[in-house]
Amino acid sequence: MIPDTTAAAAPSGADDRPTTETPLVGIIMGSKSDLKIMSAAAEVCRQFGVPYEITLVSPHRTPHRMVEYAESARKRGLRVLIAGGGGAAHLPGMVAAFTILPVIGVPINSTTSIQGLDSVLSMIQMPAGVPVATVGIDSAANAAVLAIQMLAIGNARLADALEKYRTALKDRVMRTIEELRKGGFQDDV
Ligand code: RP5
Repeated sequence: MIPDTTAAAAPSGADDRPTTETPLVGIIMGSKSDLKIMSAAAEVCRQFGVPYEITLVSPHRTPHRMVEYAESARKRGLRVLIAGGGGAAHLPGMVAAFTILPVIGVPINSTTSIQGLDSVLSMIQMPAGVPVATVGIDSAANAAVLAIQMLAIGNARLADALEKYRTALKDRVMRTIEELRKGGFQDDV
């Protein structure tokens, strides 16, 4: 039975207490020191009302737990995994080796990392047939958005929420442009 540190997300707008909803997104990381970055993925899931679980799974310190997590993930109802690691960041690739669920890798610029570059290089060049979708360094929020985009393929509510999210992003840029114009900023568009 995985994971003892798991908390499923409350639906959007509710409090943070665990819910009985089956988590769809599994957010895992190699160390507690990664949590300050990876918590952004949980926050995005919460905002979209997507049930998730979040826990520590170290490929080096708890290798058997990693195998158990990856092998049981699909059976437990998870649909996509987000795996973060820093330095010798083997977690996303190794988890991908043990599951057919899509795995999104988050390279972390941890204290042991060479500015996140070793983390990226540890996960991007996966062998053919065992992909990891790697996002930018420390980009846990984007990993969650990508996970939700995957879930939205078969979920009209999430697709609608993503459309609104994109519109909000656009509106924010347009408001900024308007503010800059008022301040004398020239643009020829
Ligand atoms: C990796 O080593 C973890 O993902 C973390 O980014 C890094 C450092 O871990 P700690 O030494 O802080 O536990 O396995």
